[in-house]
Amino acid sequence: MLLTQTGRVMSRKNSLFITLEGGEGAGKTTLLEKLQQALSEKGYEVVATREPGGTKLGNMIRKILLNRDIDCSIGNYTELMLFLAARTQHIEELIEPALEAGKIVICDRFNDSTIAYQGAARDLGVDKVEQQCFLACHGVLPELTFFLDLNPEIGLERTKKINKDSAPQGTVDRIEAEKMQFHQKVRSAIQQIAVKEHERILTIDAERPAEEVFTVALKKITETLLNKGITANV
Ligand code: T5A
Repeated sequence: MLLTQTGRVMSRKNSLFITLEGGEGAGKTTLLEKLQQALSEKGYEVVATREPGGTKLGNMIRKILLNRDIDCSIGNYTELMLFLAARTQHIEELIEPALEAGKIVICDRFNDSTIAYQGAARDLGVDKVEQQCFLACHGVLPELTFFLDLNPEIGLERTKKINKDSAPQGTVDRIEAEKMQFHQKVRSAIQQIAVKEHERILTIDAERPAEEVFTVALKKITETLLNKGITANV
C-alpha cells in the first residue's frame, strides 16, 4: 500500500505487496519459496525477499544484528534503528521499484516483526515502534500478510535442524538465543496485531503440513489478485 500526503493509505493498482510473519522456524522461508515458484509458473513477476536483508546494506546489517560471528553489544533502541535502517534501504532500493514495475513482492518479515520483537518483547512500546516503522517505510505497507502462528517451542526445535545463513546446524543466532518468554511475547504480540488488522492479516496454523499452509496462502493470493484485476503476463 501507499500513503498519500494527506495520510490516506491506498493500494497500488497493478502490484501486490505481501509479507510473511511469525516466530522463529514458523515456516516463512519454506512458504516464500513455494509461493514464488507457484506464482512464477502462473506467469507473474515475483520478487521474493527478506528482512533484515534484501540489499547489500541490509545483508551487512543482518550480520551485525544476528551476531553469529560479530561479537559486540547492541542496545535495544540501537537494534530497532538498525532494523529500520535496513528496511528503509530495502524499500527504496528494491521493494518500491518492484511495486512501481507492477510486480508481486513477497517479503519474509516486515513491520509486524519489529512491532512484536522490539516493541513488545524488547519492551520499547508497541505504539511507539509502530509509529517509527511507519516513518521508516514512507507508508509503503503490505496489503496482505500471512501470520504463520506456531508455538515457539516447536519453531525453535525446527530451526535447529537447518543451516541458516550457512551457520552450522544446531547453532542459534543472537535473537533465537533469547529466553522462551521472549519468544512467547513475540507470538502473543503478533496474535494481537492479527486481531486488530484482520482485514490485512490472515492467520494460518503453522503446525499444519507445509503443503497445506501453502495451499491456504496461494488461494488467498489468487483471490486478491482477482479482486484487483491483476493478471499474469502469459
Ligand atoms: N527480527 C526481524 C526482529 O527482531 N525485528 C525485525 O524487525 C525483523 C525484520 C531474523 C531475526 O530477526 C528478528 C526475527 C528473527 O529472530 P531470520 O533468520 O530471518 O532472522 O529468522 P526467521 O525468519 O525466523 O527464519 P527461520 O528460518 O528461523 O524461520 P522460518 O523461515 O519461519 O522457517 P523455515 O521455513 O526456514 O522452516 C524451518 C524448518 O521447519 C521446516 C522447514 O523444512 C525447515 O526445516 N518446516 C516445517 N516443518 C513442519 N511443518 C511445517 N509446516 C513446516 N514449514 C517449514
